Amino acid sequence: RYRPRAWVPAVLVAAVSLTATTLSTQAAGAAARIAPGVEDDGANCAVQDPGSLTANSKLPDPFTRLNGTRISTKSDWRCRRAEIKKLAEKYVYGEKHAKPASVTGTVSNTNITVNVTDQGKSSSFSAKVELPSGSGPFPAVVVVGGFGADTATIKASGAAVISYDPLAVGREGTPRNNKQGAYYSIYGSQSSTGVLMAWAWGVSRIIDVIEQSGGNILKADAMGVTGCSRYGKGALAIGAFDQRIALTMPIESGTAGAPIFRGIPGESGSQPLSSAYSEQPWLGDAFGSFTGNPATLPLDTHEIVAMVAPRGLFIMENPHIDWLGAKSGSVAALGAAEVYKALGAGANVTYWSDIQVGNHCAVRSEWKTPLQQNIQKFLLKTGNAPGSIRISGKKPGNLSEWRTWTTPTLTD
Ligand code: MCU
Repeated sequence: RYRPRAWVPAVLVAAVSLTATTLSTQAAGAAARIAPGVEDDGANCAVQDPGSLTANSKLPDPFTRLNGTRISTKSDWRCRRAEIKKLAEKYVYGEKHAKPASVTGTVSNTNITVNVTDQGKSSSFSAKVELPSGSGPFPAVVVVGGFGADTATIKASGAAVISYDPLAVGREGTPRNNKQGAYYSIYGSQSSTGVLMAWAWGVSRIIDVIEQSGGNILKADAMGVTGCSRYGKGALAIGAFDQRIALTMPIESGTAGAPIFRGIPGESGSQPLSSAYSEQPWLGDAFGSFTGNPATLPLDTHEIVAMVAPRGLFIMENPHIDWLGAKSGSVAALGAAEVYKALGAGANVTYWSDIQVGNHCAVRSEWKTPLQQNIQKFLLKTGNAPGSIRISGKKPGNLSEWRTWTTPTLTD
C-alpha cells in the first residue's frame, strides 16, 4: 500500500458529532438491469452541437435534450445520455478516443497485459491480478491507484482485484502541453484530453483484453471499479464512460470527482475549481474556461454521475475534510438518483458519507457491508439488497436548492 502523496489535509477535523440522515432510495423498481455489454451504447445517436452557452446558476435538467424537448420514455435516456457524454468530453474531460484499431494482450492468474496500436503508434501497459479463493471465472474490481480501496473485502466477497496503475497511461506532474503516458504516446502529448479520461481509456482497453481472453479467468461482464481521492475522480470517469462497468465506486473523490462544480465556490474549504484544474492535468484543457464561472457549463456532475445509470453505483464520501467538498458531492448523488428513479432503478444507488472521523482514504468499517452487498448484487448477481442514501448531517446537501426541474415519469 503506498501512501497518498503530496497532501496532508491541514484542516483535519475536530471531533464532531454526527447526525445521519437516512433516506431509503426507491426500494422497488426494475431489478438491476445488466450493463449493455458495450463501451458506449449511444455511439450511433445523432448528437447536435450544443451551440452557444448560457449561464444557469442551477443544475441543468438531465431530462431535457439539447433541442429543448424533454425525454418521455426510458429508452429515450440512451440518446440523452449520449448528449451528456458529448458535453462531458467537450467541456470537462476532453475526448475519450474510441477503441483503437488493434488491442491485444493476455490475462493470467497474476497479470493482464495490454498492447494497443492506433494511428501507426503503439503502446503497452499491464495490471496486477489477485484472484479470490474458489474456482473461476471471477468477477473483478479494478482498483485504481494503490490506496483507499478495501481489497480484502473485495476478495472475500468473491471478486478478483485488478490493480491498475493509472499513471502509466496518463502521468501526473506534466504540463498540459506535454502530457505523457500510454494514452498520449498514441494520441499525442499535446492532446487536450485530461488524464482522468486517459485513465478511463486505459481501463476500457483492459476490458477489451478480458473480453478477448475467452473468459476462463475473469468475466468481462462482471466488472467494477473503485479508487480513492484523485483515483476516486478516476473511478467516476471510468465508470461513467464505459457501460461494460457494472459497478462504479468512487471514494472521497473531491473536486473534479463527484461534487457538483456549481457548488464548489460556495462550499467553505472545498478545493477550488481553479486549484483542481491546475494541480494536475486531471480535467481536460477546455475546463480552464469554466473554473471562474461554472454556471456557464451546460452540464454538471450530477449528469456525469447519471451516465452510470442504471448500473450499480456506490459513492463514498468523507464529510470531515472540507477540502473534499462532500456537501456538493451529496447534491450530485441526489441529482443523479433522480435519473435512476425515473429509469425505475432507484435501488441501484448507494451514497454514504455517514462515517466516523478517520484519515483520508482509510479503509472504513462503515463501508464494508454496503461494499459486499454491491459486489453481490452487481458482480456476483447473488444478491438484491436495495441501495440507500446516507448523508452525514455534517455536510448535507439540498437538491431542491439546486434544481428548478422536476423528475418525469418515464414510460417503458
Ligand atoms: C481529493 O483528491 C486529491 C485532491 O484533489 C488534491 O488537491 C490533493 O492534493 O490530493 C488528493 C488526493 O488524491 O489525495 C491522495
